[in-house]
Amino acid sequence: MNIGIVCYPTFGGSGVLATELGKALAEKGHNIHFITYQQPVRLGAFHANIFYHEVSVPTYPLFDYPPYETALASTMVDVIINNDVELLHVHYAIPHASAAYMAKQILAKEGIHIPVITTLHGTDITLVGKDKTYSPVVTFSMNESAALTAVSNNLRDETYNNFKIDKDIDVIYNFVDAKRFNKKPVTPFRQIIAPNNERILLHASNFRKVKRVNDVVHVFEKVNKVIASKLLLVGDGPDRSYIEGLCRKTDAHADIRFLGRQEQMEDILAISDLFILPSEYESFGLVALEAMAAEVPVISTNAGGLPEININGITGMLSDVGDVDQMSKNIIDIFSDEKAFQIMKKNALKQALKFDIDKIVPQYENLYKRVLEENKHLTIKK
Ligand code: GMT
Repeated sequence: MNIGIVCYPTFGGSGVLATELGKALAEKGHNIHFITYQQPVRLGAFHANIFYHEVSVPTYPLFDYPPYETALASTMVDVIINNDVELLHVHYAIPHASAAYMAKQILAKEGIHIPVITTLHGTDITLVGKDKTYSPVVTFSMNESAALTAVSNNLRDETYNNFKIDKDIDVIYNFVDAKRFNKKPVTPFRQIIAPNNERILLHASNFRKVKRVNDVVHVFEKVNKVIASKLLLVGDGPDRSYIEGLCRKTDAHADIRFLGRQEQMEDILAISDLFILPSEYESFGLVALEAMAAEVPVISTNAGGLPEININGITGMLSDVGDVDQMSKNIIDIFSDEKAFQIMKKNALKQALKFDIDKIVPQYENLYKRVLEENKHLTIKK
């Protein structure tokens, strides 16, 4: 198949998932055309079946807000016509689904019918999309998609609760390449971070309010008083300098390291003992799945889709949003029982394997086949 994939090219989960999906599909022989404003961060090495089309948005003195959506729709039209793209898979509804609708209408005038699949990732629904500034356009473009998917049952339900949707939403869970993430730790790296064999706690996010990184710091402060430990903070975003300030004020600050944005998460996970994800909401929590694939149990909240991935007492521990006391107690309890900790690590991997790339990517392929079959009666004039 010739497939167009539209996503955010950044470190966010939706862009990561879309890029990994494209790479996996290319590996299976499909031609993948990425349409984004920058090369996706996880794209990596050259692949004969992967094509990257950059959306450039020319500026003009009149534009206080350069019209990205118009540039994106125009690029979609150009790429589809010139590469015989058969279907367009857009990740994150805003503004990708509405730009795709526009492209589809333009192509229809040329006699080219292009089915659009929209995958909902989370904040496009729960934070941004349901705001009345965007809601009418998001609702319309979701309903105009040939198929809609959500990355968890929770996100599917949130979408039905917040929007008037007149079609089925298929749940296709996010996936992980378990083989890639299940790596042996590099001993010298671990020794640099934890020279006295301290426990290593990890958090990675885009440092937005929804991630509650301040809770990570407060949890660590409590744990660090009882157990010799180090905290690694990976990622960057709007709350980073506030969090750095918060860390400086704690007694544990010498045991906290900011690593910034990192592409080789598997190497950092390999030396980590526990992953902390105290988010106010996660539709899925891809980063938690990657941790589990690396045999790193997850201390998370029970918000959104997290309980569908992290199983309380089995693959990690879940608590209410903001319950810093419970989260720190959970961590201390886990580290106090080495045997139970080792079992939890194995369970985390076992759970991650249920979401392995080899199980989930065929679900997207089947969806593509179904959508193409359902739309084959539409004329294609060439
Ligand atoms: O929250 C983020 O880190 C970014 C955001 C995105 O759209 O890139 O992530 C969302 O999509 C991920 C991939 O499907 C999910 O794993 C995240 O849970 C989801 N984030 C939220 O729902 C807050």
